[in-house]
Amino acid sequence: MRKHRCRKCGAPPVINMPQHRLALCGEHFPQWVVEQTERFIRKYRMFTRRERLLVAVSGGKDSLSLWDILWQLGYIVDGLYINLEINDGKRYSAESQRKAERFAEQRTLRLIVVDVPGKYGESISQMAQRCRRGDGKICAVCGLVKRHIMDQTARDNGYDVLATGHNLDDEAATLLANTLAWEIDSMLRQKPVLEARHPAQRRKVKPLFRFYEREMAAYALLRKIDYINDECPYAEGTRSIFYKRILNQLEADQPGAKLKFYLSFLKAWERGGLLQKQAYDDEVRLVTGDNEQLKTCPSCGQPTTSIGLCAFCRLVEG
Ligand code: Q46
Ligand code: ZN
Ligand code: ZN
Repeated sequence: MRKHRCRKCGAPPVINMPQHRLALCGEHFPQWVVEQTERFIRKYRMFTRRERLLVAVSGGKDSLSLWDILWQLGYIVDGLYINLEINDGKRYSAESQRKAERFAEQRTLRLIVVDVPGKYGESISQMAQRCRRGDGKICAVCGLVKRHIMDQTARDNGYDVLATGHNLDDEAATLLANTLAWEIDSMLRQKPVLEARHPAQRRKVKPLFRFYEREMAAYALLRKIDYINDECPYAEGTRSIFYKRILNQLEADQPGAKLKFYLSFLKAWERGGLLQKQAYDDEVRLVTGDNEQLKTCPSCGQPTTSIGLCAFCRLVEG
């Protein structure tokens, strides 16, 4: 078997990335991740140094690593932690919040904490139960609440951009699910940069979208980031985990398959956009029914596709 060496210094590597034909040592790998992130930020025109960024942090490796990278690169970046009180306030939420708070303290960064039960009187599980969604559908309620709080916090605190720590494994799994069902409207929202479509929205970016999950785990470890290792208790059995396993099998057989799958999607999207943007948009509007301007929720001021209260306000107002 070929013996790998760090491409920069020849030392024994900590990671081998066959999709890039690149192996790097413990010193050069974190540097490479930071440089690559900066390259992606510029290449995809995510944000500039003058803009104020808000990173949504869960206490996990991806979001804390993203905050660490943006902080090292000198961006104006604060964090947002949303206490969902998952597992009804037992271990998972409390521990993930502690990790996010400790991370911010160590680097004297600002962390905004939004406490869902404190602000809205119910945990996510209780909201899901009230809507009779049960454990199986709790993620739909959770996603709705998180999106709303992220948008509103960014708007109320004067941020320009919302960043999330989605990595390539997350994005490829979502893309596979969307492709299998041909959910075109969801696919169109899967880009690494999503411009605001309403004055109350902010640009949304995913600067880690080209890194594999194992690369982010290695980065967090080498940077000694103390993150919560456990998954959310509701993650097991979700379709996202299922598709990640399938893609991992594919990747084991064809190194680079995940990256190629996602980058080919972006390329096809760009090509479609350049060649026949108008026709394409019309098609999409036809498919998604998105032929009207977004409206404004009279209660919270956030965008909504329906007339009257947005889905979040309908949820919290019962
Ligand atoms: S936090 Fe929420 Fe995820 Fe937990 S309840 Fe589901 S959506 S799995 S990213
Ligand atoms: Zn090296
Ligand atoms: Zn609303």
